[in-house]
Amino acid sequence: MKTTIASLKARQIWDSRGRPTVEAEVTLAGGAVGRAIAPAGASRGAHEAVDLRDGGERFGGMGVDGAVAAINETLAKLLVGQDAADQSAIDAAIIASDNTPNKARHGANATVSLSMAVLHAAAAAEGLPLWRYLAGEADVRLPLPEIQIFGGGAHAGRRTDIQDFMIMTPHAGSVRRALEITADVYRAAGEVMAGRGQLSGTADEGGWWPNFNSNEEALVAMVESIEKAGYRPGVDVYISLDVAANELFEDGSYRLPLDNATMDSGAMVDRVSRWAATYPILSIEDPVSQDDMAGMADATKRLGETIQMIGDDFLVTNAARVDRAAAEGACNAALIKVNQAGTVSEAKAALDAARAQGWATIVSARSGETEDLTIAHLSTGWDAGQLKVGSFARSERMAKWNELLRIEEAMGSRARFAGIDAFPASVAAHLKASRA
Ligand code: 2PG
Ligand code: MG
Repeated sequence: MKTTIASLKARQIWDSRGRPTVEAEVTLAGGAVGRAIAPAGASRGAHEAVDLRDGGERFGGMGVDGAVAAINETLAKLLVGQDAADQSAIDAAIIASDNTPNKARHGANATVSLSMAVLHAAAAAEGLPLWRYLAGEADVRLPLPEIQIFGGGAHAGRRTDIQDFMIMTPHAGSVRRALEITADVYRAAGEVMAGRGQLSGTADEGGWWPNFNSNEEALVAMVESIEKAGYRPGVDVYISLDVAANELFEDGSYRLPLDNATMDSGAMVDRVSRWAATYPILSIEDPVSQDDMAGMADATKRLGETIQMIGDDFLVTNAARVDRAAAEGACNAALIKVNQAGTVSEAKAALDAARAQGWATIVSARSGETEDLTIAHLSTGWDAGQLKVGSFARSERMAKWNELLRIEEAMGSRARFAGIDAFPASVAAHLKASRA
């Protein structure tokens, strides 16, 4: 069979933070080749699949010799001879071989690169771009981009407590236009920072380094940047936040050093709600920590009618956690990161679970990335509706945005931009009504 796996191998390569990561390469009997690279997070949830790192002195303990060996010595034997076109059987074999709840034996960096490489090989064997291979005959939408302007938290030495200050342009009509608007706002934000004497380069995902004296000052600067670029905040361009509150939670309290605040869950939700009432915020990710179900349910109850409430560390791309959160009224959207789950099939299961709840879905990069383009294709081919990649600088980010442009062009007159409909129904209805 042309899709039978003939050989596979892994190698150590390097990510956008100069850390080692795993690249897997799969060759099929018919000659098709698939290749994929594992990304790496910095703000990670305790419940996500874990990378296998060598520890010790070398590369600050970040070595991936063990993960590379897991593929070359163990998983290769298992998968050679199997059908790459049967992704669920491939992933089931990987999961069974790992046999831990969090990919601790082989490492999620091994399993995710291999799982995605098999997917790429299967698409290549059909002579199809990955997004089309995944979509089949279905008409799928191009995702609405969610793009960082200021990068804080764990990606900027905790210079701000909030991690990602992003923009969304649901009325842009196309990816092409969405990226043009983003380019204007990103440039304007750099000018705003320079004007304040606060321009200090960029953070891990390419967003401007957040040299602010309070978290709210960053929100003010977001509005100023949108206006300076010639757009109307809350009409043309909206703000989206990833609070990444896991990183703020310590000994039972939320600590926001920049605001000189230590709060319980209720006060944390109050604070986020106040920001949401004051600024044109359309989407909020992880406003509370990974196990604060009551806090997330409270935040969703208070804000979820008009604001997308995303679980990232809170849900860790896990179908069971999605179902549990939904039962408690927590979240109305799920961030989907394949390496949080460890295989393509498990990530797709989490996406399907979120969709079954009527939630929105956002395929996402990690803060440590590479030239790998898989997420541009997954977000489109799975019709996820949204894509989060980081900022609008650095080629590991731009490669994904540029790939979306190619996909949009390839779709030609059939191209449809997810726009407003990317959001949970109540949020989309509110957006429509506010435009009317
Ligand atoms: C997040 C991601 C991307 P990391 O929290 O959503 O911004 O960060 O990959 O470090 O988890
Ligand atoms: Mg996050």
